[in-house]
Amino acid sequence: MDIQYNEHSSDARSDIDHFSYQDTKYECQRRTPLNHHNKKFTEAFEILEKHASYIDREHGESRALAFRKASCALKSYPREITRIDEISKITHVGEHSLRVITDILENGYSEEVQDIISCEMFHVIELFTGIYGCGPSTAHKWYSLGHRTTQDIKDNAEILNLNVQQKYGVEFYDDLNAPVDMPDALRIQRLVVEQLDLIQPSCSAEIVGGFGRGKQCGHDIDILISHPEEDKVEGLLVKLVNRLTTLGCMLHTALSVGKNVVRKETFVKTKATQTRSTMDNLDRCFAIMKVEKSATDNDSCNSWIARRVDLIITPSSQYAFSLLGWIGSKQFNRSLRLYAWKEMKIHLNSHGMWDHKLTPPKRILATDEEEIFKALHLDFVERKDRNC
Ligand code: DCT
Ligand code: MG
Repeated sequence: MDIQYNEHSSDARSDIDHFSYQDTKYECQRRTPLNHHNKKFTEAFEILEKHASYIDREHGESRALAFRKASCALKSYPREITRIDEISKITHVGEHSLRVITDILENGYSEEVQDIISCEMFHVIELFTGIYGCGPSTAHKWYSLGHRTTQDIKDNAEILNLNVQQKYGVEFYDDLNAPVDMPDALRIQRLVVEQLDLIQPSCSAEIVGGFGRGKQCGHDIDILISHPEEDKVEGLLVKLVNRLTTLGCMLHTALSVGKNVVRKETFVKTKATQTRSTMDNLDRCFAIMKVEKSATDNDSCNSWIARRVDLIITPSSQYAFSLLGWIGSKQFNRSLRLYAWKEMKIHLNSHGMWDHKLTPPKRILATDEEEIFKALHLDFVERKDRNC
């Protein structure tokens, strides 16, 4: 099977020519635009990264990270790489990644990537991990039981003991795997704002995640909700979700509320590098919502489409930090938090930041993203340049 790499995108924004590559230790110290010059390499790395995390259960995480870091470096590179000696300037491209780039430069494709693409197991694990609520280990389990299609999973739902998320994931597989576009995101935002106005006037509801970084489509819609008065967000999420449920907009909701207790100067020290799932205690609802289709979209009998929506609530004092965290990207956050801890002894997460050079650690306040970068002695990176 031949790999079809996207041709070098001609719509790459001209602004990416206006900066030169900085071989920084952390991704948060350089610009990573959405449109860049090295898609033929980064697309190959994305497949290798997925393969490492899906298939190599033992060293997968570190191998996946190595490919992601190489990919991020190439996304930041201001020109198309045409000669292998250019790579010598880039520290994050390791030996394995270098071999892949060499293959692509010499042959136009990477044999290793082609092998992955023609591997049945890779495709099935990718298919299954596309089911909402199914991670790589469940996907492997289903694969080892002989299942190959989403229909197999649907037909064996009882025997496989699917959880609620997985049941919805299978039922709405096509809808939830169709890219969400900006008009959809705006429609959901409008609905949320309308309902918030009825419950608690003056709330803000900002689209974050990939759309916030300038992506025109994504796998879900992330909306960060707040209110200028700190205590007005208490209990807000439950009221909002109840209203949306009464209106018939919610197909499935998974709520996590009441864990956000960051009110004091100090904060219990946790590892600065941990993932969002263990450190973000913002009230949130991971939902599957019914979104009205646009008038032109008449390719199926349903008037609505199922969409993944994350609703997150943050008090105004934590807003800048929650915004930074939920804008992402995941790798940008990872690098920023690692930088803050390793270089500044500052613990940063979606709730705030704490200076651990002092005993007890002192909370550093910020009212916008610029102030956070400033406190970390970093040049401000615009949202559109956080696409690592
Ligand atoms: N995030 C994070 N760590 C994770 C997952 C997410 O820091 N493990 C942050 C960064 C982005 C934001 O939360 C929203 O997450 P997703 O919706 O998963 O990512 P996205 O960038 O919005 O991608 P997509 O456009 O596909 O939704
Ligand atoms: Mg998203």
